[in-house]
Amino acid sequence: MHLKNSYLSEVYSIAKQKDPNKPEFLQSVLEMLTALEPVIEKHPGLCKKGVLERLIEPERFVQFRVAWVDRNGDVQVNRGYRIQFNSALGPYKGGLRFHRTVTPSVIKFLGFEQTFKNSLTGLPLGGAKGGSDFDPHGKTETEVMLFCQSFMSELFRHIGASTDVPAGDIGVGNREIGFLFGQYCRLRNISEGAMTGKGIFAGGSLLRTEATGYGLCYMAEETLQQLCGQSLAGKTLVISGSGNVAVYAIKKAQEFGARVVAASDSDGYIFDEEGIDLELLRQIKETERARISEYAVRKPSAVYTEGSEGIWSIPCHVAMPCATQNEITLEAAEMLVRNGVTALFEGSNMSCTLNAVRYLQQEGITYVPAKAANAGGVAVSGLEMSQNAGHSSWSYEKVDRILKTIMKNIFAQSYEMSAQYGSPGNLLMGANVAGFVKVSNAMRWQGVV
Ligand code: NDP
Ligand code: 2IT
Repeated sequence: MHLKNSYLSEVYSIAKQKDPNKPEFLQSVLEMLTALEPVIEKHPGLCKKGVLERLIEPERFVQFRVAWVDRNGDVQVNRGYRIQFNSALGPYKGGLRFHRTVTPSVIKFLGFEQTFKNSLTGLPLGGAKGGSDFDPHGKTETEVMLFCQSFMSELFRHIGASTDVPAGDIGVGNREIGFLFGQYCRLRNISEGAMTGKGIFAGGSLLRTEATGYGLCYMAEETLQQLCGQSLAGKTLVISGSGNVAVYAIKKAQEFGARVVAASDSDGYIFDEEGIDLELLRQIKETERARISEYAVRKPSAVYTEGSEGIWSIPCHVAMPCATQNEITLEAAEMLVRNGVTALFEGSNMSCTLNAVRYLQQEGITYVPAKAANAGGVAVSGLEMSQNAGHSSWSYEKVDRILKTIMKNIFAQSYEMSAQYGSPGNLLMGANVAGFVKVSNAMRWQGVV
């Protein structure tokens, strides 16, 4: 992508100069600046007071040592991170990722994206992210607990219910949140909503577990109806991943009447012509924590193929990448289009490379970027914070109703911005602009801080 506006181009040069070795971060900055071009041309005032120069610089980025002892009595050392990117809209908020591919660049792009995603939800939430290069695969439960306790022994001094509220992401689910939250309460001698995604018995919200996947399908349904007069019903879907987001996207898509024929993990993918048997998938991935290849061993209609990228060669109407960043390369996008895809909704953060997005848009594929499409998770995290603050717990129906409303509002704001700036239906541009405008207004209102 090439920036025509000289000011935006200068801001991008600053980012490149300061972070030459952070490719994922630079990619997310370039996506945002490209989306802002028509806006800045019309309203240069939005960028007054150094808003963009300040936006690309996180307010705080801590890196710390996480030492722990494994099952053999050997000392292991990992790196922990928390980036508090922007607090213009409210307390820092964003998940923790435990995966061997976690680097400062990954944390930084995730924190940058989170700022605008949280803005789109309409809730008073700033942007943050964190995590570690710890790899939970193959670890015993005790090892995971000891790691989480060590991680929190440093993180606790940076977070709090009104300061910074972490949640889950890749490798951090209900089990890890429990270990982390337990250690937080112990160290602070306080029980407060300093994390979301908690167990229901410990101040968690109903529907938080399902929220990202359900929200993704609510967004898909709304977009298909509004832009194409269509629905998920009767469509064939390919959904990558088989973790939290993928599982609940499959569940809701099936409830909408779609046929989901594929899922994956980091080793490979399964194709099941009869449609994914969700109970079997959950038994294997959630209960047994086994590999997805096991699904094909137990289900005769399914075929397992080694290598997760091949999943995008399966013909489908709608693709929902729900594993990790840049899983849709230009080649994957070309395969999808050749095989008749008409829409792609990003469940994983920054699922597509910049080339892939550009190609999908050129081909007229309906596309919703992650910051709009997967905002349901953090939205329900925001609702969990409200329930904690009010010492209350809301019904499943109430949370689901608000989640649906938030996803519809995100579509509406994004569409409105895309139309206002001359590309109706370009939700990449619309979502980025809608997220940015609120943060920019709040930053200018607060003066130079
Ligand atoms: P999980 O850890 O529950 O699941 C991740 C899934 O993706 C697993 O199936 C994993 O396979 C697979 N995966 C991870 N890395 C890779 C890789 N490099 N290549 C192929 N497959 C991979 O995480 P979530 O479901 O929570 O997160 C999935 C995506 O959704 C992430 O991008 C996350 O940032 C995003 N997201 C999550 C939200 C949440 O609330 N949890 C909210 C919004 C976005 P394996 O089992 O082999 O590790
Ligand atoms: O990427 C994300 O939005 C998340 N991992 C969820 C963050 C949250 O605070 O619930």
